[in-house]
Amino acid sequence: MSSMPRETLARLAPGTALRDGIERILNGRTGALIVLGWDRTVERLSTGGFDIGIEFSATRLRELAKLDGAIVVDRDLTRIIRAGVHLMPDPAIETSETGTRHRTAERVARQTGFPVVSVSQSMGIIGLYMGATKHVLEGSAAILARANQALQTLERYRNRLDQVTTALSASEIEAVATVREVAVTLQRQEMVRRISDEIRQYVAELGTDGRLVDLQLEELATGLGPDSQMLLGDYLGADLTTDEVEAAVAALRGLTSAELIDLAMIAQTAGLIRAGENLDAPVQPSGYRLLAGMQALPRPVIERLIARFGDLQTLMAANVEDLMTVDGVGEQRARLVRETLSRIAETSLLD
Ligand code: 3AT
Ligand code: 3AT
Ligand code: MN
Repeated sequence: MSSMPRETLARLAPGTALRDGIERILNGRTGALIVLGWDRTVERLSTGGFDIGIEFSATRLRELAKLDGAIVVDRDLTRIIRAGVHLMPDPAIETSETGTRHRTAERVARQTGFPVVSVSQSMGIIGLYMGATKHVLEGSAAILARANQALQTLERYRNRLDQVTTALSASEIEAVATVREVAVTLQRQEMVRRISDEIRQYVAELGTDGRLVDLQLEELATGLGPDSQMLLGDYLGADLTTDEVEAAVAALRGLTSAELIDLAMIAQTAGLIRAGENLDAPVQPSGYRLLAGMQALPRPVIERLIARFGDLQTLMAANVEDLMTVDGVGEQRARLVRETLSRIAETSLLD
């Protein structure tokens, strides 16, 4: 999948005037080269053509595409600035394309930093160039097919994540959690994050055709609970903003999909163990994740609770009076903490 920025995909998505204009050009079989931005650099590369300076519309774009040369619009797509422009980007800039139109599009994108669209007359393909990234725009039917498959995958991943998260909570409560269980949970969280990200990319590209996918994505993301940062905070230290936690989150995101299958690799990357150490080693959480699951507790209060009790087992041993000695914890919050932890303990005993 391309790493085209979502905002850029959204600007060309179905439902936008730009996409409408491009579809008209495609149907008219004229082809086009459109630069989505105008500045000194674009001006320097431009020769010939006409100053247009009119409000952007799909039909105007289509008419102007009949001229030989490129069309330049402003960066927020409100005006068509010039048309029939001959672009002369630096010929030393590498391009993997063939055909003068597409080679020019790629070079101008690299040289100016603006997105450039090429509509091929001979192949009927819409290409989007941005920096060094190229993306071929497809019809909504093809994208929807992939998006729906990704949604099914997300649903399976989500169920599995819920299972391992519940199992981890039970082990934490019973003080029998292992590095392996934490690593599995991190793995499943990352898998859900990646597939959700992929679906968000489809939603951006689908524009008005992607509403249903977006709704399904939102539904599958509700009640996801504390994320990897919280989980790492639990085992690396309660302060979520430490460099250690941030670096571990970033490192997990950087793993390849092959590495993400390897639990030892995940545990090492997260800083839970060193190379060669045992995955079945016992670990003690500070209780951050379980406390963060209680909506009524603000983060500073959670941090003070952890600072006061140190780890989950000590926290669980505390009674309502003990809990109330923490700043920001009144009787109501103290009871909430006690009852929630007891409920998790009971459910885990029933399993
Ligand atoms: P016609 O009168 O339409 O033949 P034109 O000056 O309008 O010529 P176009 O821009 O339509 O020319 O380009 C026609 C083809 O000429 C497109 C491309 O295959 C070739 N061409 C144009 N400029 C170059 C170039 N700098 N290098 C290689 N091929 C070029
Ligand atoms: P198609 O896939 O045939 O549309 P191509 O890469 O084969 O594209 P051509 O050489 O046939 O491109 O040129 C087609 C048109 O593309 C001609 C002109 O309107 C536009 N074009 C090509 N190079 C430039 C350029 N440097 N600046 C502005 N317009 C250009
Ligand atoms: Mn051609």
